[in-house]
Amino acid sequence: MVNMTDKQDKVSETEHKTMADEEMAFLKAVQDKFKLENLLERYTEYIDQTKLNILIIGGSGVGKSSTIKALLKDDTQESNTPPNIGTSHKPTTMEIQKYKISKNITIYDSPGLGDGVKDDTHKDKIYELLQEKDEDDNALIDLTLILVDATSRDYASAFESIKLIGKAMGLKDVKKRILVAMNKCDKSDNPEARMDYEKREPNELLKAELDEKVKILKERIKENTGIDIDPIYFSAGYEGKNPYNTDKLFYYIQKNLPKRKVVVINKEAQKEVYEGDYGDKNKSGFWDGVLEVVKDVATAIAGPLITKGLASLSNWLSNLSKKF
Ligand SMILES: Nc1nc2c(ncn2[C@@H]2O[C@H](COP(=O)(O)OP(=O)(O)OP(=O)(O)O)[C@@H](O)[C@H]2O)c(=O)[nH]1
Ligand SMILES: [Mg+2]
Repeated sequence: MVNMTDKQDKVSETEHKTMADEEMAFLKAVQDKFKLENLLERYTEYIDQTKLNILIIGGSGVGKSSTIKALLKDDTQESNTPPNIGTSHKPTTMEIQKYKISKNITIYDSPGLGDGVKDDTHKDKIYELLQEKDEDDNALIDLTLILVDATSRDYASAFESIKLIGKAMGLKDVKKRILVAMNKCDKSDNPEARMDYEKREPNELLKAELDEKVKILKERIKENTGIDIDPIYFSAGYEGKNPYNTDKLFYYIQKNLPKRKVVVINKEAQKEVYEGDYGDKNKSGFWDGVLEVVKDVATAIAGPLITKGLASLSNWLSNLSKKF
């Protein structure tokens, strides 16, 4: 008997393959058209070298593992993956876990900041990680995703994280590198406020409640940290219930990333991120990224004049993105 999860996995695999196939077909066509020997090979090399590191911070049980799974497929066979959902007990040590999702993508999974005694060392560890540089002397951590629980009103831990990230990365960078998201948006104290899983959206009551919650959260972040952030709400899904708004979450994650990293993250994305209101944006984000990388690689092979010719490819790509 095929259960729902098996079916869903099959669909996502085919779709994923198709997008990757189109990408390869596109690259081959560009290679032939512009007589760029080795374009495909160099493109692949360039992408393989591109690293993406995301730090997820949130209290125990807020849904960090579920969120990783809802967004990204796991390519590796390593024993530390996939992250277990709902199985870990409260951590006695405040360790940052490291998950390799693919050869390019690493997720750092960290407990939230509290005010315990152990918290100072934990804070120091996060601070150090945020200050680490990659080979190009850019911050190693491309993005920090702070998760809060939609049913909680205690945001103190999120404020602490935001302040720490601001301190480590500089205020100028902070807006581009922090995302605050409320998980478990399906839950409410009001029994009438619920997800409509058939329509795949919250009902009117729940939507109004959530809009109000993120508005308050935004105001309180501003009051407590001085930083302007637009939090979003979503559900990573649970016990057979589909995720909701992970397309929007994915959009916000890739929005400020360099294009080559956008390509990398799309290669591991779950199919749900191409559905919903933000689905098309995510698809065209991917093809924009592909074009940008092609331009870079082609310029390296053939010199700057080539970019003029390549500019004509945008239409081709926007048609491609409509195909899916
Ligand atoms: N209702 C609901 N439950 C969720 C959602 N996302 C996750 N859960 C459930 O919340 C529980 C904890 O989820 P995890 O993903 O393990 O949370 P975590 O943050 O990784 O927890 P730790 O690793 O212990 O810190 C699990 O039982 C999940 O199924 C959601 O969107 N809605
Ligand atoms: Mg976990």
